[in-house]
Amino acid sequence: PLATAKPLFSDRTKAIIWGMQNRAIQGMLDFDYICRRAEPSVVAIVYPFTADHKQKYYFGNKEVFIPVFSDMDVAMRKHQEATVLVNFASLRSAYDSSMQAMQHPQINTIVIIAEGIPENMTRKIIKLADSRGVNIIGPATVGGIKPGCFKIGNTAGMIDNIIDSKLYRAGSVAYVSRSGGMSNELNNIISKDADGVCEGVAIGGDRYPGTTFIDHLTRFEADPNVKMLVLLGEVGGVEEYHVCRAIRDGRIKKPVVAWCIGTCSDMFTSEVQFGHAGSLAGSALEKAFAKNSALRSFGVTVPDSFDSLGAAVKKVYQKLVGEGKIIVKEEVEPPKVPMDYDWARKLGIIRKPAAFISTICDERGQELTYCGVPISQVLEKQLGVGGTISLLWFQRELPDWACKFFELVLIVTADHGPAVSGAHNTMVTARAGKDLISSVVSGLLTIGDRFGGALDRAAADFCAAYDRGQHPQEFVNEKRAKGELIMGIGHRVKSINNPDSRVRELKAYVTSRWPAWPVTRYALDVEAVTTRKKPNLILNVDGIVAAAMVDLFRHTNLFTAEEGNNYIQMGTINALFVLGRTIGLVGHYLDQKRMKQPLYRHPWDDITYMSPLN
Ligand code: Q5B
Repeated sequence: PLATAKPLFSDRTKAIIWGMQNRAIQGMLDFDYICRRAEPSVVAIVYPFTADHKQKYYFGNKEVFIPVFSDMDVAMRKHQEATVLVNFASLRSAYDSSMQAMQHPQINTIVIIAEGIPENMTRKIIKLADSRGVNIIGPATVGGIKPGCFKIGNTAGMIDNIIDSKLYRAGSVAYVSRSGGMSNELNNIISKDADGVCEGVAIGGDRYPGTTFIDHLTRFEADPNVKMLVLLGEVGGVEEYHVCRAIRDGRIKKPVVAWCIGTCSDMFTSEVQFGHAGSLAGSALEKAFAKNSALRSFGVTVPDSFDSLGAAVKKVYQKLVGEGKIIVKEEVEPPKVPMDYDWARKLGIIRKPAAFISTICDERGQELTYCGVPISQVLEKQLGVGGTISLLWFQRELPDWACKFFELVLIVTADHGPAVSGAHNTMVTARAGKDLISSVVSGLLTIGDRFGGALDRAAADFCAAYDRGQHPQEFVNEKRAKGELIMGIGHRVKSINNPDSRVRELKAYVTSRWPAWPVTRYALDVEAVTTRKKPNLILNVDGIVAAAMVDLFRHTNLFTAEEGNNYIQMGTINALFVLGRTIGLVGHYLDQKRMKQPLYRHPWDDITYMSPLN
């Protein structure tokens, strides 16, 4: 039974929500806003699986923070103004959380949303609620709504539905139903065929609801704002007979319109369990048809079918208007709730320029695609790392020989010993106790003109000189005159006497596989000039890759001339060294960690200390 005959909710009701139900909470706040409530109805959230924090919601177009507490007792203590707990806990935890809430005298109503709570537990909840004077709505319910005042959780659906059913202001009709879904239908019917809902409660579909039809109907009877009652019963249980008795005893005097759904159960030869746990007729009396007949015999307006429920509501409502018992109020427009961006986009009614455009990869669908090629095909066609580079860097499936070239470059540039700048930095960083990413990045940051990062400028310089028909000797002279080093030329340890086998392999590959390689030829001619000056001024690994890439872009019909030039200008080619050398840097990091190498400190005897003042 209800602990009170007084209204359960007002426009100042404050609730605590159990569960991170963001959509439901935002729905409650949107409802509050269109009802012109002074303050949001939700004051706190209880969620044991998180640390205490604040969650952001909208109240109209203002942002508000609602505190989240992991401990219900703390939430109650800090928000003593809350009198309602909307309990979204699962069927496993709804019992404990409801029992705990009843230890707090501030709570006078608990709404239990979960379906499937064991009946013995529900009965224990109800027993304690009775002794503590707490009203229970549910279990297995969406809740209820008091237009203009308070909405429980997801009741009445989305905001456009709420506005459509005029739930932002009170009407004259109060209803009670078992089903939450059907309560939506009632909101709609009552707003169309009468002046709208004054209050509606869905008591829930379980066999033992915390409060019953008669509890709420007698409460509505006592409410002077309610002028007529609607009851939507269903097959199963005997609640409707309590209503008949109340009418007979004069405890319900207001006109009642009622319908029990599930009349089709008579068409089945055996007992049918409808959606709710309680909607099963245990005897002939519990059948919808029998209950409709009984209600009708007690003067309740009972239509012939659910379809004519609206007409029955309308008839009774108009009679009350005719008798002057209902004074039709002037309609007021509710304030507009700004539409959520995501929802508006889904409806296709707004557009906004995207902050980013991406043309190489799409992970949104069922299968990841690289430049439109599903990842399964990348594997099936054995495109390999080279093919993946061709898709993600160059947005096309390049032929096998080009993909193999990328892989060859990755292999030969993967490492060149621990002495080079990148590897050295990675090792020192690893030994300073840093993590893999920091250590690898510290090595990568050494890549530049002098070390491994000469490819882009080498490509640009060789092809510009080749394009203007400059003789290699002239090119070398011009660079010298300008005091510039030639990118892609020179090596610290390799020379014509100690050739770099990597360069030899790359040269062999390019000259045998490229349909044309004039820029590579030009770079080799430059090498012939520079090595005459000094034997270490060879075409180095950066230089050969750079020249080969220019020829790949320009002379293989794989790219338009414009695309090829763009890639050279964009600074694409260093990426091959960066990617290849990352493999080696990871290796050096792992090597140092594996051997648990201590912090490195450079020896004093390897540093010349000079003070400018001495
Ligand atoms: N001279 C690479 O120099 C190095 C000249 C030159 C004209 C040149 C130098 C250089 C251009 C950039 C470049 C990539 C710094 C190199 C790489 C990856 C690596 C590394 C590894 C790996 C070496 C001595 C004399 C001077 C200079 C002249 C030198 N280079 N003239 N054009 N390019 N190259 N970088 O040996 O008259 O005596 O004053 O900057 O392509 O990084 O394995 O180590 O896989 O990890 O220190 O292979 O060539 O020579 O600077 O003492 O110069 O030769 O002007 O002439 P060195 P320096 P002079 S591949």
